[in-house]
Amino acid sequence: MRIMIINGPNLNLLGVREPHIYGSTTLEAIKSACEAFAALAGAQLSFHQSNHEGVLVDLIQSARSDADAIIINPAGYSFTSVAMFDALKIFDGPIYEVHISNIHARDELHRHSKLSAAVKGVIAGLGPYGYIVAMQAVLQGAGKLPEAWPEAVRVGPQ
Ligand code: CA2
Repeated sequence: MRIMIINGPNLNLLGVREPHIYGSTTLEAIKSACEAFAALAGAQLSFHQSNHEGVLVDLIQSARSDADAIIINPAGYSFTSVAMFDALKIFDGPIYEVHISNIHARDELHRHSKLSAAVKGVIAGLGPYGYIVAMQAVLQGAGKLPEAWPEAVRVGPQ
Protein backbone atom coordinates (compact mmCIF):
# COMPACT_ATOMS: atom_id res chain seq x y z
CA MET A 1 0.00 0.00 0.00
CA ARG A 2 1.49 3.33 -1.10
CA ILE A 3 0.44 6.23 1.13
CA MET A 4 1.10 9.85 0.20
CA ILE A 5 1.03 12.37 3.06
CA ILE A 6 0.64 15.98 1.96
CA ASN A 7 1.03 18.98 4.26
CA GLY A 8 -0.05 22.50 3.40
CA PRO A 9 1.20 26.00 4.13
CA ASN A 10 3.07 26.97 7.30
CA LEU A 11 3.21 23.41 8.64
CA ASN A 12 6.98 23.61 8.07
CA LEU A 13 6.90 25.91 11.12
CA LEU A 14 5.36 23.32 13.43
CA GLY A 15 7.10 23.15 16.77
CA VAL A 16 8.75 26.50 16.11
CA ARG A 17 5.85 29.02 16.38
CA GLU A 18 2.52 29.00 18.31
CA PRO A 19 3.20 25.83 20.35
CA HIS A 20 0.12 26.65 22.51
CA ILE A 21 -2.08 25.85 19.49
CA TYR A 22 -0.11 23.36 17.42
CA GLY A 23 2.21 21.85 20.05
CA SER A 24 5.99 21.55 20.14
CA THR A 25 6.42 18.62 17.73
CA THR A 26 8.18 19.50 14.49
CA LEU A 27 7.07 18.35 11.03
CA GLU A 28 10.36 16.45 10.77
CA ALA A 29 9.43 14.50 13.95
CA ILE A 30 5.98 13.76 12.48
CA LYS A 31 7.63 12.51 9.29
CA SER A 32 9.97 10.23 11.28
CA ALA A 33 7.09 8.77 13.30
CA CYS A 34 5.05 8.17 10.12
CA GLU A 35 8.05 6.46 8.51
CA ALA A 36 8.47 4.25 11.58
CA PHE A 37 4.77 3.31 11.49
CA ALA A 38 4.92 2.60 7.74
CA ALA A 39 7.90 0.29 8.27
CA LEU A 40 6.09 -1.54 11.10
CA ALA A 41 2.91 -1.92 9.07
CA GLY A 42 4.61 -2.83 5.78
CA ALA A 43 3.42 0.24 3.87
CA GLN A 44 5.27 2.59 1.51
CA LEU A 45 5.22 6.25 2.44
CA SER A 46 5.97 9.52 0.70
CA PHE A 47 5.78 12.67 2.81
CA HIS A 48 5.49 16.21 1.43
CA GLN A 49 4.98 19.82 2.49
CA SER A 50 4.45 22.91 0.38
CA ASN A 51 3.37 26.49 0.98
CA HIS A 52 2.11 26.78 -2.61
CA GLU A 53 -1.40 25.87 -3.72
CA GLY A 54 -0.35 24.91 -7.27
CA VAL A 55 2.38 22.59 -5.96
CA LEU A 56 -0.19 20.94 -3.66
CA VAL A 57 -2.56 20.47 -6.63
CA ASP A 58 0.34 18.90 -8.60
CA LEU A 59 1.08 16.54 -5.68
CA ILE A 60 -2.58 15.48 -5.44
CA GLN A 61 -2.63 14.84 -9.20
CA SER A 62 0.63 12.86 -8.99
CA ALA A 63 -0.95 10.60 -6.38
CA ARG A 64 -3.25 9.26 -9.12
CA SER A 65 -0.27 7.25 -10.41
CA ASP A 66 2.07 7.23 -7.40
CA ALA A 67 -0.16 6.38 -4.41
CA ASP A 68 -3.06 4.20 -3.32
CA ALA A 69 -4.23 6.59 -0.59
CA ILE A 70 -3.79 10.23 0.38
CA ILE A 71 -3.54 11.71 3.86
CA ILE A 72 -3.70 15.48 3.71
CA ASN A 73 -3.40 18.32 6.17
CA PRO A 74 -4.36 21.20 3.89
CA ALA A 75 -3.77 23.74 6.71
CA GLY A 76 -4.93 27.23 5.68
CA TYR A 77 -6.05 26.02 2.23
CA SER A 78 -8.72 23.90 3.96
CA PHE A 79 -10.88 26.98 4.12
CA THR A 80 -10.29 28.46 0.67
CA SER A 81 -9.09 26.05 -2.00
CA VAL A 82 -11.56 25.09 -4.71
CA ALA A 83 -8.57 23.98 -6.83
CA MET A 84 -7.49 21.43 -4.20
CA PHE A 85 -11.09 20.28 -3.75
CA ASP A 86 -11.33 19.64 -7.51
CA ALA A 87 -8.00 17.76 -7.53
CA LEU A 88 -9.03 15.59 -4.56
CA LYS A 89 -12.34 14.75 -6.24
CA ILE A 90 -10.54 13.09 -9.16
CA PHE A 91 -8.39 10.83 -6.97
CA ASP A 92 -9.86 7.31 -6.95
CA GLY A 93 -8.51 5.95 -3.65
CA PRO A 94 -9.32 6.82 -0.03
CA ILE A 95 -8.41 10.27 1.28
CA TYR A 96 -8.20 11.22 4.95
CA GLU A 97 -8.00 14.85 6.08
CA VAL A 98 -5.95 15.44 9.22
CA HIS A 99 -5.90 18.50 11.44
CA ILE A 100 -3.62 18.63 14.44
CA SER A 101 -5.95 20.96 16.31
CA ASN A 102 -9.70 20.51 16.77
CA ILE A 103 -10.85 22.86 14.03
CA HIS A 104 -14.43 22.61 15.30
CA ALA A 105 -13.43 24.31 18.53
CA ARG A 106 -11.62 27.15 16.73
CA ASP A 107 -12.81 30.56 15.58
CA GLU A 108 -15.27 30.93 12.68
CA LEU A 109 -12.44 31.37 10.14
CA HIS A 110 -10.86 28.01 11.03
CA ARG A 111 -14.02 25.97 11.56
CA HIS A 112 -15.32 24.84 8.18
CA SER A 113 -13.05 22.95 5.83
CA LYS A 114 -14.15 23.20 2.19
CA LEU A 115 -12.15 20.04 1.44
CA SER A 116 -13.93 17.69 3.85
CA ALA A 117 -16.70 16.97 1.32
CA ALA A 118 -14.06 15.38 -0.97
CA VAL A 119 -12.57 12.99 1.62
CA LYS A 120 -13.50 9.70 3.27
CA GLY A 121 -12.74 10.75 6.83
CA VAL A 122 -11.57 13.68 8.92
CA ILE A 123 -9.34 13.38 11.97
CA ALA A 124 -9.04 16.54 14.05
CA GLY A 125 -7.76 17.38 17.50
CA LEU A 126 -5.55 14.34 18.16
CA GLY A 127 -2.36 16.35 17.79
CA PRO A 128 0.44 14.87 15.65
CA TYR A 129 -0.84 11.38 16.56
CA GLY A 130 -3.68 12.07 14.10
CA TYR A 131 -1.28 11.24 11.26
CA ILE A 132 -0.63 7.78 12.74
CA VAL A 133 -4.36 7.19 13.25
CA ALA A 134 -4.97 8.19 9.63
CA MET A 135 -2.31 5.76 8.38
CA GLN A 136 -3.87 3.01 10.48
CA ALA A 137 -7.31 3.86 9.05
CA VAL A 138 -6.00 3.69 5.48
CA LEU A 139 -4.42 0.29 6.03
CA GLN A 140 -7.37 -1.07 8.03
CA GLY A 141 -9.80 0.08 5.33
CA ALA A 142 -7.77 -1.74 2.68
CA GLY A 143 -7.43 -4.89 4.82
CA LYS A 144 -3.65 -4.35 4.77
CA LEU A 145 -2.80 -4.23 8.48
CA PRO A 146 -0.33 -7.03 9.30
CA GLU A 147 -1.91 -10.42 10.01
CA ALA A 148 0.17 -10.63 13.19
CA TRP A 149 -1.54 -7.58 14.70
CA PRO A 150 -4.40 -8.23 17.16
CA GLU A 151 -7.88 -8.62 15.66
CA ALA A 152 -9.16 -5.70 17.76
CA VAL A 153 -6.77 -3.45 15.83
CA ARG A 154 -6.84 -5.18 12.43
CA VAL A 155 -10.61 -5.64 12.22
CA GLY A 156 -12.15 -3.62 15.05
CA PRO A 157 -15.79 -4.06 16.13
CA GLN A 158 -17.86 -6.41 13.91
O1 CA2 B 1 -4.68 21.93 13.11
C1 CA2 B 1 -4.24 21.84 11.95
O2 CA2 B 1 -3.55 20.91 11.57
C2 CA2 B 1 -4.53 22.97 10.95
O3 CA2 B 1 -4.70 22.42 9.65
C3 CA2 B 1 -3.34 23.91 10.96
C4 CA2 B 1 -3.58 25.17 10.11
C5 CA2 B 1 -4.87 25.87 10.48
O4 CA2 B 1 -5.12 26.90 9.54
C6 CA2 B 1 -6.02 24.90 10.48
O5 CA2 B 1 -7.15 25.60 10.98
C7 CA2 B 1 -5.79 23.70 11.35
C8 CA2 B 1 -2.48 26.19 10.29
C9 CA2 B 1 -1.12 25.65 10.11
C10 CA2 B 1 -0.17 26.73 10.49
O6 CA2 B 1 0.91 26.13 11.11
C11 CA2 B 1 1.63 26.89 11.92
C12 CA2 B 1 2.62 26.24 12.62
C13 CA2 B 1 3.38 26.93 13.48
C14 CA2 B 1 3.19 28.29 13.64
C15 CA2 B 1 2.21 28.93 12.93
C16 CA2 B 1 1.43 28.24 12.06
